[in-house]
Amino acid sequence: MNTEVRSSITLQQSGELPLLHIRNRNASAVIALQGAQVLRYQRSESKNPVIWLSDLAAYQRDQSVRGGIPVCWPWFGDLGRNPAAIQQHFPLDKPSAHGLVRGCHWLIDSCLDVSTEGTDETQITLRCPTADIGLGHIELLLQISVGDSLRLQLRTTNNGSRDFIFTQALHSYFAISDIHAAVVEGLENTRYIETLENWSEKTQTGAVTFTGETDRIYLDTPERIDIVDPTWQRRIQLHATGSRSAVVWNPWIEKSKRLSQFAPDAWQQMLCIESANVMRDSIALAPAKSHTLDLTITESLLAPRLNP
Ligand code: TA6
Repeated sequence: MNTEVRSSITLQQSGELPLLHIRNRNASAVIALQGAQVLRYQRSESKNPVIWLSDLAAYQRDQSVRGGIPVCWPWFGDLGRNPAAIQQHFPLDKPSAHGLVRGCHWLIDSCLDVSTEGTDETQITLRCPTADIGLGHIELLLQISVGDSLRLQLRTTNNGSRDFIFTQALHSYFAISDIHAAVVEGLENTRYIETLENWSEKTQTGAVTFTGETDRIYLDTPERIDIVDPTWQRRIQLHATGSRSAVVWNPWIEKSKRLSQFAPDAWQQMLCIESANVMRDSIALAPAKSHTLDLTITESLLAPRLNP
């Protein structure tokens, strides 16, 4: 009888936070119930993590852990830069950045071990206590599938009687060998908002490379965006549906100094590509309708470069 343990899910406390530890034959992951935040993901056959987590990560209540994949909902970024309909719905004097659910304790709806011959996938569905943030008529679920790829499906369902308008992002931090060598492919000729130049709109020419602080909101994005890491000889593919905007962010040197839980040189080994619905891509969800932001992250190893 094959007694090999195919997959395991354990609940362990780190600091003030309960974390789900998932391990199967294809991958391992760690998920904080607070914010339904994926903190770690690594394929069994890979020597490098796909998802970046700060060496200074703090596991405290009501504070997002630096790194992983924070869930930004029901707004992305600064509330004041969101559509008026969202701002009117949340008359908060000091609204937090990136919405209201990063500090919530999400509940486990289901855990499923979906193993077929040779491949394992562990599916966890987490439910946001939206009544705690005054949105009890809106259901918010995140299904996380851990296997040879990492898949996140963020589903919003409007059980109310009026349109629900929101913006959102899966704020993914990726581990890279060196930001100076990293290249983002797939955004060529895409319009973007340059937040560092008075939010002016521009067009991307060629692949995205990095020579300084970068904080851009790309619009009308394609479903596939890739990070190419030549030093670690790998490609990280993001395939997103239900998302037509993406944020590309690296804080570089000066902004890093203003970030919590962030070592001074950490900017060199991380890069955010955030699958989103923001700005003119905000969502107006009619009663009884659902919207899913569906992101699959897949690592593939580049063919070794032949010696010139
Ligand atoms: O998505 C990019 C961004 O809006 C940056 O401007 C930076 O603020 C980052 O998010 C991190 O935000 P946080 O609230 O997690 O520190």
